[in-house]
Amino acid sequence: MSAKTALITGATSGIGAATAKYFAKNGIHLILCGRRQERLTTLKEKLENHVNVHTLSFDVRNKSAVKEAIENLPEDFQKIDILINNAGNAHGLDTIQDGNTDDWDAMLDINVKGLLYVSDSIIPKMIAQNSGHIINIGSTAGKEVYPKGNVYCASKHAVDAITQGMRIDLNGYNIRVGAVNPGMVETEFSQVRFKGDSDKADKVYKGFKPLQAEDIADIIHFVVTRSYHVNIADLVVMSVDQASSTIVNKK
Ligand code: NDP
Ligand code: 8X3
Repeated sequence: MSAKTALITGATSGIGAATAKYFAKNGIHLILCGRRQERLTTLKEKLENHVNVHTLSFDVRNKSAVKEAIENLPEDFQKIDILINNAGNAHGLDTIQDGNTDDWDAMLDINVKGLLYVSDSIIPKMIAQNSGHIINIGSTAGKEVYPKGNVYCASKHAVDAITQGMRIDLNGYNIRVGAVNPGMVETEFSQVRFKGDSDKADKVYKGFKPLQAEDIADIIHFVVTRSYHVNIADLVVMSVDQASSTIVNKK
């Protein structure tokens, strides 16, 4: 069987970067996406001993940039077997009455519309090749709503709905569609949520053993390596210390 190629959004950090490393070790060629080109270049240099790596720097909110980048991929990277829709973040943690409308825009534009723009460029390729695998990174925040999570939770509930919608609409095209929904994972996520306030960000993961990006990468690799007729439609994963968004066994 010939080697597969995966396009990973949000590959400059956290879950996306860990998945890129995991895929490279296991012979999956890579198209790495993110805004921070320097980080993409460093990762490419690290991984291209194992597999072919191409980088694409765009903001997923920029519809025409997304389209142009994916339409103009070099020949060797035009067949995309796996799409990991991972780019996203929370911006702020506020009650709805104290919410910042710029944060709301960011979460809905990146986590929801950005995921749609990237998918819109890749789904026609998968339909034409009669194969493909789309994994959307949702969240436990897409399964329940927690205090001050309002719009972030809404964005991840949207990802849940879009995943279901994709699976329904793409049924019959031999394309697998599923979601991986992590609980708390120690990445740059909270740094972004709290706008660089490291004290606040570090506190989120203190007193218990949170998931690591590598744990999610391992699961994503498991999902993509099942027999082709097996589609893992929806997977929720939490630390043993976490029972729900608000119940975390902190010492
Ligand atoms: P990180 O902050 O470590 O990584 C986020 C990634 O998204 C970065 O690579 C960043 O790249 C990219 N990104 C953010 N905004 C944009 C944008 N506008 N355009 C393009 N890329 C963008 O967080 P995680 O690894 O934790 O998050 C990855 C996914 O996992 C997100 O969808 C998040 O919601 C989800 N998730 C995270 C959990 C956690 O607890 N950490 C739990 C459940 C789900 P760059 O800045 O270079 O553009
Ligand atoms: C990220 C997990 O609980 O911080 O999606 O919202 S949480």
